[in-house]
Formats: sequence, C-alpha cells, structure tokens
Amino acid sequence: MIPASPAEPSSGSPVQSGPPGPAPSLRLRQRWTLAEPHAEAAAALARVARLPHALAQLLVARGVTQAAEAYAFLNPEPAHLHDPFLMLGMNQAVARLEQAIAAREPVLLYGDYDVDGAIAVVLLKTAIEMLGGTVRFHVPHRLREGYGLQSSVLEAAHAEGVRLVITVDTGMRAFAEAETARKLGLDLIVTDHHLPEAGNAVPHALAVLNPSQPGCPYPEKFLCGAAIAMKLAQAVLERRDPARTREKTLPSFLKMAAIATIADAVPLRGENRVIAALGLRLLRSPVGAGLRALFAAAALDPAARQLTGFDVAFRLAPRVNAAGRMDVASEVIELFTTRDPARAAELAAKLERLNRERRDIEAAALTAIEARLAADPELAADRLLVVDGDGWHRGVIGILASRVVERTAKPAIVVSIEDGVAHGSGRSVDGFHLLNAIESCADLFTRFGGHAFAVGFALPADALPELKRRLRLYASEHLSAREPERLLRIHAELPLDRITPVLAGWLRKLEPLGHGNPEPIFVARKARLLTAPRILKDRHIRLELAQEPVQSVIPSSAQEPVVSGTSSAIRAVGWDLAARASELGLAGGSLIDLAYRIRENDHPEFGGLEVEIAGIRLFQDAPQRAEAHG
Ligand SMILES: [Mn+2]
Repeated sequence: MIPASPAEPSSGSPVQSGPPGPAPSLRLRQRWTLAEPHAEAAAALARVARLPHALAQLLVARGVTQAAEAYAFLNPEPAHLHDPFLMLGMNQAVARLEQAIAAREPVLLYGDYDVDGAIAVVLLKTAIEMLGGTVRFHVPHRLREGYGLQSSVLEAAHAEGVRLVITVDTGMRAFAEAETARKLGLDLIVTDHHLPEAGNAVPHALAVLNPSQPGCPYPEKFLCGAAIAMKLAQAVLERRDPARTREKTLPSFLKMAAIATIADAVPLRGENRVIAALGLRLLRSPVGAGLRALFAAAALDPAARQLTGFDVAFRLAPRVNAAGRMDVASEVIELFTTRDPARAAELAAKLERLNRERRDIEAAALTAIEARLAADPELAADRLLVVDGDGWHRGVIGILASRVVERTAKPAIVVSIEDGVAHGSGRSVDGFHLLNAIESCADLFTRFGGHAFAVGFALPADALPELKRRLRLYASEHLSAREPERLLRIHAELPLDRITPVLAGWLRKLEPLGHGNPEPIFVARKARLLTAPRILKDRHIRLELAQEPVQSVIPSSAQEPVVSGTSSAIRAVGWDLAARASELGLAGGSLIDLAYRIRENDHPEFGGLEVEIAGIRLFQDAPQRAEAHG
C-alpha cells in the first residue's frame, strides 16, 4: 500500500566508508530514551537460559521471557513454521486451485508493484506451473493504474477465458471488484495481509486468506503478502508430494519469502523471523539466475558472507522496488523466473539503471526542497512541512517525504503537481497521527489513505493553497512549538568493559535485524577519552575510550565474565560528529556518556570490536533514568 520502507543509506559499508544514511542535521537536539530495563525478568531469563544479561534484556523487550522461547528465537528452524492449513479459507482455496490445475484452466494472479507483491506472484506462479497448471499474471502500473484490484483487468481476463483469479498482497478492500468478479462468473481467491476495513468486513470471494481477518486462527498475524502466497503454494504442493515439498520446494521458496518479509517491513519476530532467518541462511547455497544477477548488481556475495537483514532492506529491496517506482514491475517477475543467465543479467542491469535514475531524481528534488526551506524561513518554521513542486516524479515523493522527516524531525508532506492534479505523500514522527491530520481535510481530496505514519492523497492543484492553510492550522493545534528533537531509543545499559567477543557472538544471533527486531543500541556512562578526538575528513571522529568504574544495574552471569579494571581501551567511531565533539569541548581525559552500536571491524590493521557512536554527551553524574537530553 503505502511503502514504509527504510531509507537507503547514501554509502556502502558503514564500517569502512562512512556513515549510513544522510548527514544528520547538527542543529537538531537529540533526546535519549532508555528502554524499560525489565530487570527482574531479564535477570531470571539470563540465569535460566544461561544468556548474557544484555541479551536477555533485549529478548524480554521483544516479548521473549521463557528459556524455551529464547532458545527458539536464537535458533530458528523449519519445525517452527506453521501449518498452512491453519489459515481460514485454505481448504476452499486449495480445492478450487486443484480443480483449475486439473482442468488446465488459466489462472490469473493479480499482484502488486513492490517487492512483496512481485515475489508473491513468483511463488504462486512457480507452484502452479510445477503442478502442470497455466498461469497469467497482472502487476498494476504504479502511476497509470495505482495500487489494488481493477475491474477492467478482471473483465479483460474473463473475456480471455480466465475463470479463477487469485490476488496476492492486495484485495482485502476490493469490495466493488469482488462484486464485478461475481457478476462475471469469475471465482476470486483473495490472499492479502493488509488489515481489513474498520468494521472487519471482508470482500465477498470464494476464499479470503488473511491471518488478520476475523476468525482466522493462524498464529502469525503479521505475515507479508508473499508469505501468505507461499502458504497457499505450499498447501497445494504438499497435497501432491509432501516429502518433496518440504525437502526441496519449500527451502527454495523460503529464499524468496525472506527477501519479501524483510523488504515489506513486517515485524521480524515469530514466524516472520523464522522465514527471514532460514531464507537468508539458504541464500548461501546456489540460487536461480535472477537472484544471482541481482546479487551481482548489488555487489553482494552470499557465498562469501551470510546476508543480513540490512543487506536485503537497503541493498536488494531498493533495486527491485525501483522497477515499480520508475517503470513496469512485471519485469521483476521475469527476472525471478528466468533460467537464462544472459536475460537475467540484462534485467538486473535494467533494475540497476532504474535505481540509479531513482536516486538521481530523488537527490535533485531533495536539493530543491532544502534550497526552498533555506530561502523561506517562514516555511521552514512550519510545524508540519508541506513542499510542492511541478512534475516531481511520483514514484519517489514518499521517499522524499521520509528524507525531509529525517533531516528536520518534523512531519512532512511532499506534493507533485502534474496536469492540474496534486499528488501528495507524507511521513510522520512519533506522536503525530498524520492520517488524522489529512482526514480533517477530507473534503478537499479526490482520494486519500494511509495510517498514523504515512499517507498518500490526490486533489485538484488549485485546492492546494487551501490544504496548506488548513494543515498549518491543524498543526498549530496538534503539534508543539518546541524545537523538534530527534529521538534516540536506547535498548540497554552496557558499560564499555562488558563488550567482549563472547557477547558479540551472542548478539549476532539476533540477526536478521530489522523492523520489530532493531539493532541494539547501548548506553555506557562515564567513559574516559584516553586521547584527544581524532578528526577524520573534517567531519568524523575517532575516539580511544576506557570505561571508568560505574555502579552497574547489570548483574554478571556465567557466560559473561566481567572484565575488571578500566585499562582495556576500546575504539569508537562517530560519523559526522566532529562538530558535536568540538561543541562539547572533548579533549583527552574528558568523561562522556555514550550511546553506541557494537561493530566488528574486519580491517586488517584495525580489526576487532569497536563501537559506533549513536549519541554523545558529557558525563552526567546523576543520570536521569528514563530520559535525558544530549
Ligand atoms: Mn505487502
């Protein structure tokens, strides 16, 4: 629907070549919030499961409190996948699909133009063809057709002899189109993960597969669209040959489903974590021509290094999504199904070109937006930013809005004006419900939708001044006039002398990281700079740090011997923090509080464990427990 995909970093490896993501605005204040320590539950889990306390604390924050659950979380395996037949409607869907395959009826798969929708089509298409069925598919054009099922496509398919339509990653709210299908005599199976409409009505179809619909007992409620399609594929394949499906087909499907699961930003817990973890592991073994070509284009070598959630979210997914943003997504389906390496390379090169084009367009528009904000202090002071431009590519306005939010810590809406129509896409910040804001202007739009953090809409261009006026008024009533702050969520306290290779090894078991399973950010209080900060390229800093003795709330455990004393130094790197360091007057001997991520640097000379600074402030003797300004 509305993509909430994370921003792609501007540079490659965060360790060697610079900071991930855009340069943060140094003018913004950073607010640190320390997660609830769950001290008792974490201590109990650490003791019973024999885990480092910091890891136990992270697990408890993810809802994992029992030793058996912790073991399963840290060691995902195929047995943790749920039975597809637990899904409401699966029996009816499988029966109808088997009938179509047996009768060689053509089946229309109706998808979506993002990674999730395209992979969903690929998985079901592969399964149906393996069983001898005939498939055609339709992926809507993002700009010409937009998201969702279209009656005209159903009518055309019907005219061509199609009698069964299966939607993937879409259809949950296609009430009118379901009615069209019924009138035409088309059987419709909806497979989708988007939430049903308020009131929980579901479209009238032969079967609806969606764990979020009322009455569905399926345990994992947050599968992505491709994973639901995989469940249907698995169910119909298992009825034919359960052993082969489990041993050969399902593993190959999991590779694709893992990519969709990470790319679609569903929470990486429960079964999603199992799918993502198993799939990434399986991607080490040979894959089809399309994935091979895509890895090569993204300069990834899964045989040399285990792929991470970050690799998929920031390097693979943007390339695949570029097809839907800039052009026709149906070529993605060809890429993932072709057996011809030459054709795969050609299609991957095209994705690469589209992605570069997307980045260039985005960068140029962002420069224009920043120039406008710099030139117009009144606009820049708005609590909710609305910026518009003529003909900004509609495939990138959502990403642009995310970029403006990153830079300003304010909710932002980017509007592209084209042929008298204003198309907008907005992203929000914690605590401001953007859809409510938009809904307060509902009468102005020809269409709008979204949720608290992301919205999309269209309206006649001449109504734009009125929209801006009303949103400014709304923001003045619902957003504080305080200077915006960037929120830094810290997950646990960890003195620097507790960073050990053993702990780093345990933390690696949290992979794949991503939505719902974020990379841990720790805080260490009272670290001493052993030398003056070293400035890198005028922008970045390197620090040599040692931990001063602190009263730690963290008990030790058998797996985590406490490193006593403060003699062992650890290296820290701070991207774009040179100005901050001089503002704080950092010098050899300074005492600081540090929010950080643990990094394993494989540089031949400077290898080993180090920390990447997420936030830095002078040591505060009486730390506020919950919140502090830095
Ligand atoms: Mn989806």
